[in-house]
Amino acid sequence: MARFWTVVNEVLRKSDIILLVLDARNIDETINEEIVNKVKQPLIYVLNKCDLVHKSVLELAKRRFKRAVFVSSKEYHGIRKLKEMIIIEGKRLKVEKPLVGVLGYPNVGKSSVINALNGRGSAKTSSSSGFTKGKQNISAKQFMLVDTPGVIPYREDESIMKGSVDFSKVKDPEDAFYDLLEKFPRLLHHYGVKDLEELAIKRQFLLKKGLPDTRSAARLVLKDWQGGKIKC
Ligand SMILES: Nc1nc2c(ncn2[C@@H]2O[C@H](COP(=O)(O)OP(=O)(O)OP(=O)(O)O)[C@@H](O)[C@H]2O)c(=O)[nH]1
Ligand SMILES: [Mg+2]
Repeated sequence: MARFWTVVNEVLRKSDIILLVLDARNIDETINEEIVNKVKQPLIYVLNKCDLVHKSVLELAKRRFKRAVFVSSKEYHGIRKLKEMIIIEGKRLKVEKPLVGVLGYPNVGKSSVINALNGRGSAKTSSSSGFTKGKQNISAKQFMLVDTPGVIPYREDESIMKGSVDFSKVKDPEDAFYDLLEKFPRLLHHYGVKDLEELAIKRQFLLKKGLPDTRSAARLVLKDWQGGKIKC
């Protein structure tokens, strides 16, 4: 776990500007106060995956953050605005090509935001949480971006919502599913089913005696959640 902080501390030391990427579906769970408290340079909140939330969520969040931008790195929404904000901060700092550190929990879309910003697929992305393992510098025209592994605070339990565990490794997928369902009651609307049993049958996840394999159904939901496929 400490290796995350080694990277973060280095990025915090060297960057001119910090982007803190949040999952717009899940702002409270993906805002890392430990990072917020450590940032001394201009901080831009990037509320990514905004294609997956209703406009009213965005309106509420707008009032909460001073310097924030809503982005969908999938649909390129808000990317131009984010670029402009970075360039303005760079000018304010009088730095010609500012170094922009991109931080946030695993799976919030840090690498995807970087790709959208520089227009190339330079940063590898994945639906698997914890995918980026090391720091990587990526050049955009007017600034330099630093991709980082997702940061999980100390004492963080396995949490799908915080991306601190990958869907393929979660020990009890059904438990994790019900945690997610509690926060997002419309989770199964995506599949047009009412419960995990129905989903298992629909997808032909069956155990030996033809019983629905709800464990696999739960894992599918977690995978789709982390892969940015489920709206809320
Ligand atoms: N719908 C939607 N999905 C997105 C968006 N941005 C990223 N994703 C998906 O979210 C998943 C994680 O994206 P990454 O860019 O790899 O996230 P990351 O923060 O770099 O993850 P780690 O490297 O594991 O910390 C991928 O399956 C992406 O396709 C977005 O704006 N909208
Ligand atoms: Mg990444």
